[in-house]
Amino acid sequence: MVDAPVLITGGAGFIGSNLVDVLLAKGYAVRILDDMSTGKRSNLPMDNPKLELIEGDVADAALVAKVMDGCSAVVHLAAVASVQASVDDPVRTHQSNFIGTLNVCEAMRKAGIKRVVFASSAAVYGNNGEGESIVEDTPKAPLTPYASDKLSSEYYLDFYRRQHGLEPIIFRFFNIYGPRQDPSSPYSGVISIFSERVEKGLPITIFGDGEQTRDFVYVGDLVKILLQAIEAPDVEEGAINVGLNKATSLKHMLEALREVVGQLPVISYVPARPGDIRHSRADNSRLLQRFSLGQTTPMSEGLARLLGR
Ligand code: NAD
Ligand code: UD2
Repeated sequence: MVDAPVLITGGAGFIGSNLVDVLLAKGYAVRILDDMSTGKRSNLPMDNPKLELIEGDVADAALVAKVMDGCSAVVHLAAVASVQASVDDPVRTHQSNFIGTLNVCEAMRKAGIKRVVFASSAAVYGNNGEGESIVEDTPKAPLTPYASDKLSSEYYLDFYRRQHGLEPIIFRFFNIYGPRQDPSSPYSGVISIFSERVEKGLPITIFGDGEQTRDFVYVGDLVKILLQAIEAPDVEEGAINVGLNKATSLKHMLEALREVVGQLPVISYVPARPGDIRHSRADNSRLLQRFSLGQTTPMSEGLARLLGR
């Protein structure tokens, strides 16, 4: 396998560290740039000689240019992934979530590196497309600084594609779950919160009636797609939804959790969160056209792996 490392920004985080495992297993060398704001060393096999961790900020243009040196491709995941943090402090999060992307584009242009895989989000659609499966050309409606930074990042990546021959593959992730997702904030992914509470025997709160649905993707299935994107011979224009086109209600997800653990803690129902989306589901035709999804992980199995059962 090639010795030039793949650069993974945000590689010490939830999705990044799961990708690192797969890349190392395939013989890739991996270089991570991560400021360790939510990333953890304990997520990484630090004793692997093919892994290099550089602690620093993707908003630091000189550092990004330096770490880019000699890399074969980039997976740009570094971002403040908490939407609430972007609402509370838009200026700070803009540095990571947008300036970071621009720095990556510029450093790639100067270094002559072409391939970049980018983590955008279903948040760019806002409330549009609710109730149907969302196709990529659904009008965008970013409702938060987080979503605006993701959409702007997409536009800049596309500018660098047209102007400078970069090869961006832009993925709009729907709800990703699995091992190493941080459950510590009330705005963390619902599966990470519920799983942690089930393990600790703490009560679970459902906002609304529990019939709201999401398109949950197991992180192991996502990283297989990211790997294909790194290796794809060509890129095509246009962002790509990453979802299974499958709606799972919270009640159904809890039922699957119960099957894994045997018994659930007390569940209480409180009013829905203001602005909560009722149904979110990806039309994934473009994903299926361009990549192979293979056999995806059933929720019961994904939850069992998350809980180490
Ligand atoms: P995460 O918080 O675990 O990972 C983000 C990583 O980026 C962390 O390791 C963090 O320390 C690092 N980071 C943050 N700011 C940085 C900076 N300025 N410089 C360098 N490193 C920085 O979250 P995640 O869920 O693994 O998210 C990965 C990417 O996927 C993010 O871009 C996120 O917006 C996107 N995404 C995630 C989901 C999801 O369901 N988890 C959905 C849509 C999009
Ligand atoms: C996701 C993103 C969010 C924003 C939004 C845009 C995550 C973690 N959140 O929100 O940042 O981009 O998409 O559409 O990726 N819930 C409970 N109990 C809990 C926690 C959550 O009932 O303890 C509910 C919540 O009200 C929602 C559902 O679970 O109805 C899913 O919540 P989520 O925060 O995991 O994800 P989502 O899709 O609302």
